[in-house]
Amino acid sequence: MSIILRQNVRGVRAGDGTGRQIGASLSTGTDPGPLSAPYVMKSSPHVAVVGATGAVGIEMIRTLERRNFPVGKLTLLASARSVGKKLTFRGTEIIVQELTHDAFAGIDIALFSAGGSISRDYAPSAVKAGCVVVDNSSYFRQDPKVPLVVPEINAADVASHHGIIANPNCTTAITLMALYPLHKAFGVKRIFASSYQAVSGTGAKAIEELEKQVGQIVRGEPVTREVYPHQIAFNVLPQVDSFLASGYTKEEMKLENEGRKIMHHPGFKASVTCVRVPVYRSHSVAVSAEFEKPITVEAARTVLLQAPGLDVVDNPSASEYPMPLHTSEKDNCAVGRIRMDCAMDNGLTFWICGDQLLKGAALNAVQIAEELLKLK
Ligand code: NAP
Ligand code: 2RA
Repeated sequence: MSIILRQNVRGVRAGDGTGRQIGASLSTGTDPGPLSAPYVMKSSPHVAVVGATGAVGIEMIRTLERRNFPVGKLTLLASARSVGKKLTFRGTEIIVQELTHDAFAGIDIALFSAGGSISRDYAPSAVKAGCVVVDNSSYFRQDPKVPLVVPEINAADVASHHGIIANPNCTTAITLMALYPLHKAFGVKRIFASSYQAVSGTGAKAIEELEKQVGQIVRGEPVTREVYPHQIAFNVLPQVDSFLASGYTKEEMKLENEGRKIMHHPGFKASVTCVRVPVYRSHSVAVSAEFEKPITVEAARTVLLQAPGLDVVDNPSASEYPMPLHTSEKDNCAVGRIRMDCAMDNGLTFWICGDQLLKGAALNAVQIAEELLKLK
């Protein structure tokens, strides 16, 4: 029989007999250590989606349903602006409620997708209420007490959580779906990469902005913009997120920083240029990787064909290669254009596409929740 070890509102886990506090470190600086075994999640947990009305939140609801995640009850939380909106889950309309610090009573798993400041302010309240948080924002990703997980790569790290588990940056998760299996076989030293990121990576308002600008241009009207610093329709912007003193953007440094943590590879180096393109959905990344060991296209292909969550689409003579149109709304990422890098020893160049709302966000978060259910 499964049991749930739950904190009461004073932050003491009831049911495990230890009285041990979890989550206190997140608000008070006291580290309670990893949750001790046995940590067993309810078999039909009460799940909350925080940011339920957003681009990722909507996909989380769909993904929970599509994967038959054993949701006992679903609570949908968003800003005061969305209170009363109805979203459908398993054929039933659920009314969106306002996110407050008291909203987590009785909830077992909270999938957060409402931005870094919301995660910073509300995730500790969720943990205090006994909830395990799977966070989509970048806020906790580099916290040493917070596992950063792509289940196909480091699912075992879930077990070391202290109440919060971080979901990686979308471009990083998609790139690692091909890079990590190659790393295991050949030992990656460094990569040079350029991303081609869809507007839905910026959220629901950016999807509207591209749609609106395309209409304005087609009708010969002046182009208006609110989300991006420049017109995105029929343009590409070599900026994703804000610039650091180094000249790289925050988004560009995530591949190295998060890649090191997820792959348990502290020496990994990545020089990345992130570009926003007028594509609605699915990010693409061109990667040139240098390995410790000699590599061949055939050996790489053999490895990639066995990688979970990855399709090899690589028949250039028939113009068959991954494209964002094909990976949109698909769980699997796709890799192609696999070739020896002509500028590096032991180098391989490839192109990978993946739906960043799914593998880069909602799907990965639900897969993490699935791992939580497996903890014994
Ligand atoms: P979005 O479409 O703009 O949605 C934001 C969500 O957050 C909405 O549900 C919004 O509710 C809610 N929210 C905003 N302010 C709030 C507040 N004060 N209190 C409660 N809820 C609030 O953004 P998104 O693209 O889904 O991204 C959400 C998070 O996921 C971000 O941290 C982002 O970095 C991360 N992420 C996104 C992607 C992606 O591909 N989009 C990929 C990986 C990670 P209202 O509708 O009520 O305003
Ligand atoms: C983007 N990395 O595409 C983001 C998604 N959160 O801008």
